Amino acid sequence: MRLFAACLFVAGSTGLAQAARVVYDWDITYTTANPDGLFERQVVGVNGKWPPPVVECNENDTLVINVNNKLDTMTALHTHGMFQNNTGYMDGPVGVTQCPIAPGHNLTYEFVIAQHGSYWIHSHFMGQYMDGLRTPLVVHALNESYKYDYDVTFPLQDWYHAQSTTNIDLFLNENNPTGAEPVPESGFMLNSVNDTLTFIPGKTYRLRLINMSGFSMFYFSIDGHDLDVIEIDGIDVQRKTVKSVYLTAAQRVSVLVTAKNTTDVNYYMHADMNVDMFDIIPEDLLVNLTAPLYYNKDSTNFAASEDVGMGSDFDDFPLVPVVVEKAAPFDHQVNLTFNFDVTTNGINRGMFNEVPYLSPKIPTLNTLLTQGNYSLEPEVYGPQTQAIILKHLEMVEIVLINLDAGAHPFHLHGHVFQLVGRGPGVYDGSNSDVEWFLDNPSRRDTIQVPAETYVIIRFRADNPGVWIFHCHIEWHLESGLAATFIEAPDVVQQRMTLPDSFIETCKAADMGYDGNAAGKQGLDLEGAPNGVYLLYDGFTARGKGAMAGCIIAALLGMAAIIAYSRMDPLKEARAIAGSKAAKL
Ligand SMILES: *[C@@H]1O[C@H](CO)[C@@H](O)[C@H](O)[C@H]1NC(C)=O
Ligand SMILES: *[C@@H]1O[C@H](CO)[C@@H](O)[C@H](O)[C@H]1NC(C)=O
Ligand SMILES: *[C@@H]1O[C@H](CO)[C@@H](O)[C@H](O)[C@H]1NC(C)=O
Ligand SMILES: *[C@@H]1O[C@H](CO)[C@@H](O)[C@H](O)[C@H]1NC(C)=O
Ligand SMILES: *[C@@H]1O[C@H](CO)[C@@H](O)[C@H](O)[C@H]1NC(C)=O
Ligand SMILES: *[C@@H]1O[C@H](CO)[C@@H](O)[C@H](O)[C@H]1NC(C)=O
Ligand SMILES: *[C@@H]1O[C@H](CO)[C@@H](O)[C@H](O)[C@H]1NC(C)=O
Ligand SMILES: *[C@@H]1O[C@H](CO)[C@@H](O)[C@H](O)[C@H]1NC(C)=O
Ligand SMILES: *[C@@H]1O[C@H](CO)[C@@H](O)[C@H](O)[C@H]1NC(C)=O
Ligand SMILES: *[C@@H]1O[C@H](CO)[C@@H](O)[C@H](O)[C@H]1NC(C)=O
Ligand SMILES: [Cu+2]
Repeated sequence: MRLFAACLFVAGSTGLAQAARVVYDWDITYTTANPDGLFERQVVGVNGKWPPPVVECNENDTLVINVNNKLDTMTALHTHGMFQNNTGYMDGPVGVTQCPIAPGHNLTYEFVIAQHGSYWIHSHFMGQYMDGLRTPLVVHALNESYKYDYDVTFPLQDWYHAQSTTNIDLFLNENNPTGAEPVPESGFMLNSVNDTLTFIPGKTYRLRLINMSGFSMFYFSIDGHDLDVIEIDGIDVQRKTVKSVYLTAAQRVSVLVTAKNTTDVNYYMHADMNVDMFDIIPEDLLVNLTAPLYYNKDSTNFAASEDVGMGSDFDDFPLVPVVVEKAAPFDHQVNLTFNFDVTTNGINRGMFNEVPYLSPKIPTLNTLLTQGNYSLEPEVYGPQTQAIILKHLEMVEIVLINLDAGAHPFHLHGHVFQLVGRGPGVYDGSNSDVEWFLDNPSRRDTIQVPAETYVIIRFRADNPGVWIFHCHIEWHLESGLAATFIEAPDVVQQRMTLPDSFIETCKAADMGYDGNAAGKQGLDLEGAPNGVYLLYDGFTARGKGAMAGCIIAALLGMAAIIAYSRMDPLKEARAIAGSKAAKL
């Protein structure tokens, strides 16, 4: 009930307010919490408390978060789903747009939010959000598309008992060649296993479902009630009545729920974890979560379960955005095929086009801003940052091909994209069974790609900046399933000046802020993170028709084996960051 009070807002109270500066002062601190009632653990909270406060503002407000890092390790905050027009340095991912904030140091995030809908804020540093540093962000529209009586922020999250760094070390490990992910110990709706909702008869509720999971995907439903979908990832859509919805990690869905007129029966809300991805399902893991929806707290009379769990037929592709945007032909096509495999240093990694992402020595945005015309050359960003240069205002199509036997949720920073196509198997340009959505396609910022299928998405390169594109299963981001879009670098250089505070942040973290991926100038990339490639021994080469690529990669791979033997640059970088943190 604690949360009910904190997160239930009477709709319409915001009205046509003047654009405001909404300021939060956040000390990032350790505290303890036991939200699943199974285990009290150290968590990363805000101002000594967990969960961190829900952040709220109106469209066109300026959001200011003064972060003071009181941890003994680094941190950084990403506000998920924000366009950050002309403030790309405020985006938050470490190694992409900024250096991590060192212990004992401050950084202020400040940006205008000319969007509305349901978002969230989370740490973008090495799995830290799974230690608790994650919270909803609600941006109220000045003119909401739908009317409702109450606005309820409704996070769903999985929960681990071990610290993320411990889990990452177990996951990215030679003793885990199949890449089995750490399985959460539990999960819950709202902010603890005991949270509930109470409906007032006849009222209409907007539930802002926000999946803040690191790994688990959920199916959500309420016995006896329809869900009217009205928003996905900040995009208002035409009302669509469904029985259940699913949300992958990082997705948001707003539903309107009309309360019954009678109070004689209570109901259960269901959030069932998708267990397909779990290599093992621990016996004591409760995968089907329930929480009561009360009409009458004194009654023990509950309606029978109608839960269909993974049998849900929810589909986000046919949803119709309220603001119409037809699909336009693409100018630039990017093929990203992904899978997981053991690499030259013995560790199973995720990768696009057979190359795992490795964080550069200098944040990619700093490279763009300091390397003059070299910013137009993908090489300057490093051999394993998967840099893709986009021209200003071109229409970009990404063909995302999933060779893996699990579903993966992909998130593009700085944009929403159109969901224009999908199909089974591998896309080769001549598939006859592509299902196209070209007339006002659904738009969102995080898309699930089911096992062994492809999806085709498009966006306009109208937001100059550096935007990471990655799997939002936190384990897979850490293992390398990411690419970097370098959008209109020439325009970025004209428009953007890095605030001094970001240079100070690099200095405080004892890291460079000027140079290429190796921290040098121009195309001298010696020392840039490199050398983690696929092993081609006839068993692991899964890519089709890539023989030439195989041979080149094999040569590189052998060189890498010699050069790196059992060393993993990503682990090494983490060790360095860790020891720096320890010294400070
Ligand atoms: C949930 O409620 C039970 C029963 O009142 C209580 O024992 C338990 O500590 C609570 N758990 C949490 C996480 O609040
Ligand atoms: C929000 O700001 C944008 C850009 O300044 C402006 O075009 C728009 O009219 C504003 N919206 C409202 C509702 O004031
Ligand atoms: C961080 O900000 C807090 C609050 O404004 C201030 O007390 C503290 O001195 C600052 N720390 C640093 C390292 O600047
Ligand atoms: C609000 O939006 C509705 C439809 O979306 C429109 O009819 C109405 O004029 C808008 N009101 C204002 C004040 O902009
Ligand atoms: C949240 O996302 C994860 C990962 O995609 C998924 O396994 C889980 O079922 C989702 N949760 C909900 C409530 O949709
Ligand atoms: C509740 O009663 C009103 C007024 O009689 C009616 O219009 C509405 O459909 C009823 N709602 C439900 C969920 O039965
Ligand atoms: C979860 O619920 C679904 C749907 O009712 C059911 O098919 C599944 O067996 C349940 N899983 C467990 C582990 O109880
Ligand atoms: C970058 O290229 C432009 C256009 O070719 C040229 O005008 C400019 O002088 C170059 N700048 C640098 C720093 O080389
Ligand atoms: C992407 O893949 C398709 C189908 O295999 C191919 O036709 C196209 O040329 C590729 N595009 C690029 C830019 O490589
Ligand atoms: C901000 O960027 C988004 C994403 O590309 C774009 O849709 C929007 O038009 C941009 N807004 C402005 C004011 O440039
Ligand atoms: Cu993934």
